[in-house]
Amino acid sequence: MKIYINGTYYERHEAKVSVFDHGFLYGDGIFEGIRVYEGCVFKLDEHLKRLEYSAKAIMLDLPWTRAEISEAVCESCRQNGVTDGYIRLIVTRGAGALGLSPKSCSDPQMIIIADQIELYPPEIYQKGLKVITSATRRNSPAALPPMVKSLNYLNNIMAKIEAGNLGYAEAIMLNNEGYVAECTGDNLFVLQGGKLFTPPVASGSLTGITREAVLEIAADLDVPVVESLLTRYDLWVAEEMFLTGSAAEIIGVIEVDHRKIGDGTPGPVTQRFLEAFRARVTQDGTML
Ligand code: PXG
Repeated sequence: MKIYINGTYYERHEAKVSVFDHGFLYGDGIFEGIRVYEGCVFKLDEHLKRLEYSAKAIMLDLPWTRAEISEAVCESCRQNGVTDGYIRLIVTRGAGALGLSPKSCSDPQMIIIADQIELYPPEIYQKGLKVITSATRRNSPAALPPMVKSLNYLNNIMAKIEAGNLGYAEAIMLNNEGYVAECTGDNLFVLQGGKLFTPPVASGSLTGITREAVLEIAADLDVPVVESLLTRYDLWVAEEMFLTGSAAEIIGVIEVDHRKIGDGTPGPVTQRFLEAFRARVTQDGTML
């Protein structure tokens, strides 16, 4: 495996960043998790735009153009022979002095890993996923906006651990007001009365690229979508529910907090969206 760090490719065991990198010391950095399908880097431009927004939010000046980053991502896939897989693009603040101030960090590091990811076993896509609400609330947008895809994922990891301790693979996270925000690594949708509902990003979630793709598919399929505040009750009584994310893609949820969703199998609308999603992932992106 060849890993890209600031213009050079390193073998896996040689690919290292400084222990003084503020990405390591403080989680001071940003990332993207991107899928490549049949040589098509799915929505690469949208991922890079989100990376630029994350950088702007944390006041990290990216010393590379979007075209340069795009080419580095594609070249990393070519170097590793990855035509179907997962790309982890990371930008750290770079090495600096001990102390929170990023002022001493003058050399941000861009790291690209082109590899594989399997989040859930394949049978879960047929059977569906059972989830639980975590007591760990999603970061408040007034503290660390969840729209920033930062290297600081402890909030989500705490909820993931909590779910795991209870025997669940994924957790619903609420915002500080108690409304549904998202899952630890996915956005969520519910179906009720022929309409899809999803929490607005402002209620405390990442602006998911897969979420955006689902909004586009909904327009194609003439399924109305409402972005509105959702409570746990809205999930419990949903006719269908699914999660969206670059890693998870579209995955049906069949149980929330011990309440069965629909008939306890991934619903027909969920299946239609998954099929439509699989059809578009090889088309909507940047070819290697
Ligand atoms: N919310 C959060 C908190 C996420 O981390 C999503 C929603 C879905 O966004 P996208 O843009 O992927 O549709 C994410 C994305 C991993 C991994 O390594 C996690 C994500 C994506 C890719 C890989 O666990 N989370």
